[in-house]
Amino acid sequence: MSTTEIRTTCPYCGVGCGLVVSRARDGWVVGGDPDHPANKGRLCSKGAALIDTVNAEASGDVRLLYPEVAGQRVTWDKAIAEVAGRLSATLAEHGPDAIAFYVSGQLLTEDYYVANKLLKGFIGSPHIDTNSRLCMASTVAGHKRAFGADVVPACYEDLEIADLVILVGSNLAWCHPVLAQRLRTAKRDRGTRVVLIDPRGTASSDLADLHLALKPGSDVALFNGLLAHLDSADAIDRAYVLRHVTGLEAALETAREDAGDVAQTCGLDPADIATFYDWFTTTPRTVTVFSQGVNQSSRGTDKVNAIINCHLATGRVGKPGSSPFSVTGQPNAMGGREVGGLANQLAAHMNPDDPADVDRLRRFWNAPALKGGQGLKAVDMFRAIREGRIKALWIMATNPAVSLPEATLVREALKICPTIIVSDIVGSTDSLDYAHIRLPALGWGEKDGTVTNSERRISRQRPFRAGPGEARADWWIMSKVAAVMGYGAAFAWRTAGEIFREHAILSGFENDGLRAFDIATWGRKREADYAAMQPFQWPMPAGATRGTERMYADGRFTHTNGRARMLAVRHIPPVERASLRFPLIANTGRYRDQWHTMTRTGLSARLSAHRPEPLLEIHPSDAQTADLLEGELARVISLQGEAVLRVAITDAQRPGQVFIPMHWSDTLSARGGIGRLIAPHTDPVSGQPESKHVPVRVERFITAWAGLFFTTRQHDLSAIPYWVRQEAGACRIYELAGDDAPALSGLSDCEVLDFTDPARDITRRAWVKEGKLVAALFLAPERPEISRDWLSALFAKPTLTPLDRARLLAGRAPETEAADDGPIVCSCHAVGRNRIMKTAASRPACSVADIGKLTGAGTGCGSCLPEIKEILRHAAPVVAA
Ligand SMILES: Nc1nc2c(c(=O)[nH]1)N[C@H]1C(S)=C(S)[C@@H](COP(=O)(O)OP(=O)(O)OC[C@H]3O[C@@H](n4cnc5c(=O)[nH]c(N)nc54)[C@H](O)[C@@H]3O)O[C@H]1N2
Ligand SMILES: Nc1nc2c(c(=O)[nH]1)N[C@H]1C(S)=C(S)[C@@H](COP(=O)(O)OP(=O)(O)OC[C@H]3O[C@@H](n4cnc5c(=O)[nH]c(N)nc54)[C@H](O)[C@@H]3O)O[C@H]1N2
Ligand code: SF4
Ligand SMILES: [Mo]
Repeated sequence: MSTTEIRTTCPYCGVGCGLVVSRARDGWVVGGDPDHPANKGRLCSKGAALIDTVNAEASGDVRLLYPEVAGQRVTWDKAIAEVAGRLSATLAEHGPDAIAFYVSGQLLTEDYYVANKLLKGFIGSPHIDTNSRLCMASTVAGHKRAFGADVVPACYEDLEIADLVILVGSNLAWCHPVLAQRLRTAKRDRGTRVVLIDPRGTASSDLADLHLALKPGSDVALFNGLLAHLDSADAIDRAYVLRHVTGLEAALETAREDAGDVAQTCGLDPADIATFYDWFTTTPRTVTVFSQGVNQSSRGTDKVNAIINCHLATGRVGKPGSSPFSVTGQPNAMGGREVGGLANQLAAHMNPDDPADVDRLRRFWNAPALKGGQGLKAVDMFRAIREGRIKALWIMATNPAVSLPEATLVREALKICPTIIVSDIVGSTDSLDYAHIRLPALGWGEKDGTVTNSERRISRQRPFRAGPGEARADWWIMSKVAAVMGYGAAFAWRTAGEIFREHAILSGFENDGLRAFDIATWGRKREADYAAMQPFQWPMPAGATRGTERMYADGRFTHTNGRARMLAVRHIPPVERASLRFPLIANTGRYRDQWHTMTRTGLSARLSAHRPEPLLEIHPSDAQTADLLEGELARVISLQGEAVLRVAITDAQRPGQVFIPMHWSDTLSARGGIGRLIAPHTDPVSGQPESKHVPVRVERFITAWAGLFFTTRQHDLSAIPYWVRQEAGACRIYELAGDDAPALSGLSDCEVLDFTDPARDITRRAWVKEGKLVAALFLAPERPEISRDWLSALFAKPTLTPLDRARLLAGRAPETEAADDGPIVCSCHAVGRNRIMKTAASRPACSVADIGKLTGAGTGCGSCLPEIKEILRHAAPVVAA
């Protein structure tokens, strides 16, 4: 390997793909690491576009470059003194419980460890929680109830050697695309059966032999029915249960109560249920993958345990090709759980409610301020801030103004809190708007440390470039603050490696097999070993020379009696139901090419072209009832608030349900953020919010005009009722809609080309400076059809020709380019929907393989194969690839 090749890990999803970054003449090149066990060289569209975001960050004004206090740039010394001063003053005046940290699974383990140590150990407040509360909290609680520890027993290879893979509330094809690729290959090679359990059809339906489009929130009933069926089919592994499991009889008893009317409760065809039960019963090698359709529920923990119950009853835990398998979302969701980043955890799998653990950690850290007991979980934390009980909040690597439920209350809380500190990498997010102190952190490619992926595999993120401006590592920032607050001795690390070693030593401290998380071997290693670390799976206790692929295969669990527990869980429907006022249920989730609140993926033109606007996906019958037409705007209203999205009618939705994306914020749109719609109902065990189930009504959002605005400048659009911003490389594109003529500031220095047709209410206007196009606006009563590809390309021209000017005013691209590529389907080869449709139309019985040959689409990472198939399905009868 040449010295310019750096091995690191992808900063997006919890698959944790290994990457090789190398320096080419014109910039960095990122490829999949063929030696990394998670991906073996594969990548998905987001991973493949990483360099776009890195380059976009490098140019322009994207990054937060310097520390700021009250909007003014200050030195680090000043910023750190300000943070420490405010925290110390709050501590002195109101006590430790008035201070909270809200952190993230996008921190590295080393950062996370320091945050937890500083707040719980030294400031003495238990109120540190993380966005994992919105993500994995139900799984953490479910694992602890079943196994006695938060342990994922499985590994990725299990997906390849299973005979049956069940995806529950997981859109693997879009959210864990490299795992979907591995599963797709296994299915091709050995005929793995796949069952998808999701209320709507998704890109993952394409993998599935059976899709159970169950009523939202009814998973417990479905799995209780399965458990009862296993019993009546005499398929329970009694010998295994006798030796290794408690609670079977009680679990069975409640399961039988639910089992009577599963078809009714779940809204499924009894024949489909029977097929699913039969496949599960007769297939020892079964892996059940579950994700947010399970966790983000007011009964998320029960859903987790209902699934694990069926695996325990059949002895299918931690065996090759046979296990329950929670796939994690964020790159370091798992690392956060290992350092105890949640309000109901302590570091290294210790328990805040166990006095022995609290004492142990207090001694290890030499931290007399460490208290026992649990802190406030995210939703309650922001309520406490709103009520004035918490006076200082430090937010790191998360954007709660967008991603938490009841976003209106969250924003009020952020507004009234006397001290808000935000550490982020970009300069503009909804949450940063509320910060008194802004701290620039190092981002991916600059920061140095470790992450843990879904299969417990710890990998290094290594820097390959210097951070911009004065950005610093999150752990460095916190350690400096700790030093000024007087805790310097406990925070004197010089490198991330030193922190990792302390974390590793703690994991083995007085452990004696009591705590599953143990990587004590790494406590004895040196800096050079850390630098050269190869990905390994924990545990790796003292003396171990390699990691552990699977856990609990021997049936010995972490509960003190060594046995796993089956839980008696009962189907309880979601907190809120549809009503006359709010007749539809809104389900929320993710798009293939965007990451959460889009602070990074939103910078890439390539990624933004897949779904440029947030869509309201709705069944044709519901669209008809609400009088909505494809491509129009619609208002989505819940008891909490409202949003405006573009209507997309699809029979992939169940009637009665709509799907809306979580990604858009106020930074990127006028009304596209959906956090204001979500109610704060949480799971009673895990505290995780019910983000997937909100009663809403939808209605047309009628405006006098609709428009497209292409620009190279920043504008104040606050007076325009609807706008959504899309990055398009040479310019930004705004979809607009409104009633009054839009006033666009910031262009008065330009020459204006203007075409107005008052009879048809059409306006076309372009702004030119020194011959170069600066901005262009197209307004009409109906959304104007303008070729985005042609127009964005005009911005790259040094001067507009007379013909360009004429075409701009005519709003028409030249014939040869008139066919816009349309929304991007294949982001690896930049092939749009229109081109695929045209290619399909040009060939009788066009297959997915033909499309690949003719356009390249689908031949890169493969994330778009389901969409190509879907397009072909509508274009013509599909021919198999
Ligand atoms: N492209 C992309 N990938 C990502 C992310 C991203 O932002 N973008 N984020 C990452 C993160 S942090 C996470 S947590 C993961 C999330 O990964 P996933 O959990 O796979 O993604 P979601 O789209 O949130 O939700 C999954 C599915 O749950 C279904 N669902 C809703 N209600 C129910 C229900 O009651 N029962 C069942 N069985 N299903 C239901 C939804 O219809 C949806 O299709 O993705 C990770 N990967
Ligand atoms: N309705 C609804 N809401 C949801 C969900 C849903 O499915 N539906 N999903 C939930 C889930 S599973 C999750 S995980 C959350 C995610 O929600 P968030 O965590 O709020 O989303 P991100 O956009 O990932 O925010 C990360 C922030 O950290 C910054 N950042 C990136 N790297 C670094 C770093 O190294 N250091 C620092 N200091 N900052 C950094 C980014 O610029 C960004 O502003 O959303 C939750 N909210
Ligand atoms: S699958 Fe996840 S970890 Fe792998 S490249 Fe894609 S986003 Fe990155
Ligand atoms: Mo997540």
